[in-house]
Amino acid sequence: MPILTIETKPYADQKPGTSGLRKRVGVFMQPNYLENFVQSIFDSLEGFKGKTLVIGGDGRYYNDVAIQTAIRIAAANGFGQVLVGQGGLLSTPGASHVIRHHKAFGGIILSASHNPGGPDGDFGIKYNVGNGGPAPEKITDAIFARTKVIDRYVTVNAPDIDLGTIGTQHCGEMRVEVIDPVADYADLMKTLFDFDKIRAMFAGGFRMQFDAMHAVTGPYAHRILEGLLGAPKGTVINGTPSPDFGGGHPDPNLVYAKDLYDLMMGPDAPDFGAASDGDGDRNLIIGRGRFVTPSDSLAILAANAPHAPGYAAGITGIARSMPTSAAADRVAEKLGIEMHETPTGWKFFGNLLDAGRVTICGEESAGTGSNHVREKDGLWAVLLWLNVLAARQQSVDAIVLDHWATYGRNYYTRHDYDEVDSAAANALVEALRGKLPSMAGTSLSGRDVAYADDFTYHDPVDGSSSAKQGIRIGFKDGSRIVFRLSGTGTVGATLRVYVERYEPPHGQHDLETQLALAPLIALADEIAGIRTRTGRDAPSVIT
Ligand code: VG1
Ligand code: CO
Repeated sequence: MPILTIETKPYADQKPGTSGLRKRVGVFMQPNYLENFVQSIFDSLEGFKGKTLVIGGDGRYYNDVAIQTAIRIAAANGFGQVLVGQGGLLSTPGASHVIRHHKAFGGIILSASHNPGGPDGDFGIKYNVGNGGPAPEKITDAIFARTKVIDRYVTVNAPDIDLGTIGTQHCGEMRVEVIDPVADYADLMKTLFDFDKIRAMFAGGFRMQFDAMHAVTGPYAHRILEGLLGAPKGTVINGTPSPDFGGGHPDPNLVYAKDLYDLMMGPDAPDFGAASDGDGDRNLIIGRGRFVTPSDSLAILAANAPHAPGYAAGITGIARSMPTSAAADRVAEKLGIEMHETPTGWKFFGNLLDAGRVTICGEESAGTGSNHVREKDGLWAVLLWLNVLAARQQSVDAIVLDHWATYGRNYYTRHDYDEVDSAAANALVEALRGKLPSMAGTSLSGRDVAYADDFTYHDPVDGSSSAKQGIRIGFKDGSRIVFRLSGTGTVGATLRVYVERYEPPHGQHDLETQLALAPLIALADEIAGIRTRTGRDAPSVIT
């Protein structure tokens, strides 16, 4: 089949953010917008002729069109085979596992994760490398450089692949294998967790609600929770992926998963509530009457991982993103294992995981995962919690309280100011940067400043550095304020303010979080001038 070379013109705005390129659907639908980016990915890679590429997405609007386009461009560029999830679906952790399991060259994931979908929503695309993880900055920088000068892409004139039918088809010379999106992933989960013990817990009357938020984890949760683990039908709600996520916002936090939260705080709450995001890499964990902050969940899972067979030998180290609370650090300290602080975004964990230096990683944004794949993994976190609950035979609440009594509590919150004017947000950050040198060694609202800097990460494995990863002001009493701008938003700028305070094991652990942090929240506004600079009285989202 002849390869068609199509002339094109560069777009100036194809810089990948925290997790790939994310834009409004309308931006992606511009002529050659997607084609340019896919070709720029391939132009930045070497040695893939005849090799396997994995393609899948979270089922959002435009997923189907984008997949067909990517398959044709992959065929024209000389890939030997594409593995694509049935219906075009693969969760992000599922795709990571398929890449690793089938020793693929890499993969393309079509998702804008927790951002809303539909014709007026967001779309996204990112490239993952052969270890199954998001491409490191070296590659995303090369892709961006290429998008700025691209003048042609190649494709083939072949009919659409039937994504509904599992089995082998062809696109030009290239083989296309439509695979069951869940099977490989479910097999992997069986090797990590004590399915018999969890099944026995469900058989004994344990009740759970899993909200798949009309997103990609629906088929995974149905098969694994209600199928393999025998949870009663109805345990999984909103379990059919829809292109606009049922009109909702597939972000599993206390704002967008409020129904689940209300259920879990109500009189007839089940034992365990959980939710996942658009592409299945985030998790929300709520016990009866007890919400578990993602930073605490990371620490608790790290401390309890050996209850699961896959981690019975113990963990080698923990990594967390910089804005994530220091709760996990205390677990690492007690275990005498390595602890790493990385910039926001899962791509920074890949080297540490590959080098065997850490087993468990996490982010405050409801992302937790381990060395089983190279992405954060929502359902994995849920299954590890279930395994811990089945092994300890205690409630979520009891486990959380016990954790705080042992390690102390890191009160933690994140305040997001969405769709702020970009110029105002940048000016706020610049002004803060200017103030940093004069802050160290001073006292702010009675708290002694231990350090004030703009975080630079030095990767201990490959020696690379990443600067300007967030402004942190740490105090001698263990409390901390962090400011950074989001790298996943599609409109204006999102300012994130992260606040935490440490309360030792015998301290007071039952304060309401916002109340416990009120003085630091006020101080953050004072330092950064959030209200005056953004014109906002209150955050858009508090998590
Ligand atoms: C956000 C989170 C970050 C996460 C990223 C991708 O990035 O803060 O922790 O890794 O989303 O998650 P930002 O730059 O907007 O703060 V997902 O679930 O979109 O793949
Ligand atoms: Co996600």
